[in-house]
Amino acid sequence: MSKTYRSVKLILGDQLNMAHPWFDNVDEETLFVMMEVRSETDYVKHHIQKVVAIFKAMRTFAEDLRNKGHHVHYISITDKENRPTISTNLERICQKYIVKELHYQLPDEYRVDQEMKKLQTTLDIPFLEIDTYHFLTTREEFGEYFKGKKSYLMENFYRNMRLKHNILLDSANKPIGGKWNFDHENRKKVPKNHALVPVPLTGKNVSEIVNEIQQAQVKTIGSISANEFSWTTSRSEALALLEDFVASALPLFGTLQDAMTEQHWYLYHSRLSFALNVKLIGPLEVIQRVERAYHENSGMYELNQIEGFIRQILGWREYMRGVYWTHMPDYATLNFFENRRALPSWYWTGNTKMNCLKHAISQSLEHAYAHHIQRLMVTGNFALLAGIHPDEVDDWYLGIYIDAFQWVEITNTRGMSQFADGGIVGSKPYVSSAAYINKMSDYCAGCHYSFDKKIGGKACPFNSLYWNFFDEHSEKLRSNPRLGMMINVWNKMPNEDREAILTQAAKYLDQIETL
Ligand code: FAD
Ligand code: DLZ
Ligand code: SF4
Repeated sequence: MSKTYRSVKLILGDQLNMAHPWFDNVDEETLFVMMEVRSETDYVKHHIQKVVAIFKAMRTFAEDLRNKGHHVHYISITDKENRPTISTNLERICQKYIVKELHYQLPDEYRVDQEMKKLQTTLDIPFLEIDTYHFLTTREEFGEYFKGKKSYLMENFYRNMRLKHNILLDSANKPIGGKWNFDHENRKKVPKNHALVPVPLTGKNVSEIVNEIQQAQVKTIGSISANEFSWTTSRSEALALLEDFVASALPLFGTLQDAMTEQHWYLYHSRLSFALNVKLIGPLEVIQRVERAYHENSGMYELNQIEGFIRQILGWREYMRGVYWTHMPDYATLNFFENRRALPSWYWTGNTKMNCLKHAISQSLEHAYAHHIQRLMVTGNFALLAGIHPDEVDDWYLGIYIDAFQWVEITNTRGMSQFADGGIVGSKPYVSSAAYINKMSDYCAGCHYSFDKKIGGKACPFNSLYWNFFDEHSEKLRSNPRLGMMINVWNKMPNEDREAILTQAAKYLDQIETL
């Protein structure tokens, strides 16, 4: 006789929030279901570290639930009864047990949201959908906030969030320090002779999971050190990482937030994105911990470090989620510049003579991580200047980064970085010549190319491609108030200089595979 469950509750791999009301009380008639499933491992080719981190975090979460007395049905990747999709696994569970209701938390990705909606039309039991209680805004709130406005502006949204959650405000509800935003103080490169002291890594052994993933023949990219895996995969590890970050990296976070260096792969960044995105830790608890550090340690932290960090989570992270749910599914097809070129094969190997790209790509393959400015101003910048199809750019970002989930990946990539949304996320495309990369990094000194040359065999490709971009898209960009000046500079250049630059750019685009 099959066992009866009043409810079966699905927990996805990015829904590992132990503070969710589902887990408040143990209920003998509730069965939690978690699954390592091919539809999720295979919708894009993921970095091996991303798959390992998700499986390890899921298994630890399941164990913690069992230790609290909950009933958990966990389907591992090598389980003989495992089915290829979330739906088919749930159908099997509903055949195996007598299930009265199926409950699930709102999925963060449109693909899975649709799958769950479709399943409700075929599986003949009541479904109940519930919030994840992780984000600080609902799916709809963003659209409501900007209703009737011509365009979005992150800064307005962010100020509203500061007020709503009472973050970094004085008793009159004004921003402490007299300003909402300290970004202009956060654009420094790593000073010469600065001895970097990033948060130390703690490793653990994950070889068992790596072996199972290989046994199941899941196709992955990148490399892994299975006996010193350092991504946080439990709540206690995430809390410890937050404490380490606050103690040692936060004092310099803002100042060096945009800096890039060959010396280190995460500098003073927190590496909290994975833990946040799989919900091991909540955005408000991270923000409040950082704010508390500021108030309790007078003189240790300058406001620009604190505000700069909080803005990323309270502002950008929630803003991106709002854009995603307001504009999907159309968002995934936008291609404002009508870019068509294929992604160069060296994005998958790091095998290029351009030192900035070699470095950012190699570290991504080695660590499943690059910090924001590497993603935006090196790999993203080049892809946009070279006219790569946004689908290919999205697949690369979605696969390679430990923290890549479509709601935050696509809005950052297709939106902020590639401007394929024509200005929904941001008001201008993030493009630069070598001057910016040279200003913010130490990459150019050791490069095959010369950052200060536009023409010739050793001229940095970013330089001619930058002007080529303005030439090619001048019609689409002319009316943009933030870009008109660059278009004027281009138009005023002597004709022979413009021709030489365009010829150089065309040559580089022809030889893109060997750059
Ligand atoms: P820190 O620099 O320490 O920042 C703290 C936190 O702020 C991060 O953990 C993250 O939760 C949040 N944050 C910072 N910037 C952003 C942003 N632009 N959007 C949303 N949240 C932000 N972030 C992802 O979480 N997943 C992605 O798939 C992703 N793809 C990106 C693709 C591109 C092209 C670009 C330009 C950025 C992308 N980002 C993405 C945003 C950002 O680069 C990462 O959140 C950050 O690098 C993660 O490292 P960290 O935890 O050390 O961040
Ligand atoms: C990213 C990912 C991967 C690689 N594997 C799984 C998995 O096997 N099981 C699972 O529940 N979730 C996985 N995830 C995360 C999901 O893609 C994520 O939960 C959904 O897309 C909803 O955002
Ligand atoms: Fe990158 Fe150009 Fe600098 Fe080389 S010279 S590191 S290609 S910006």
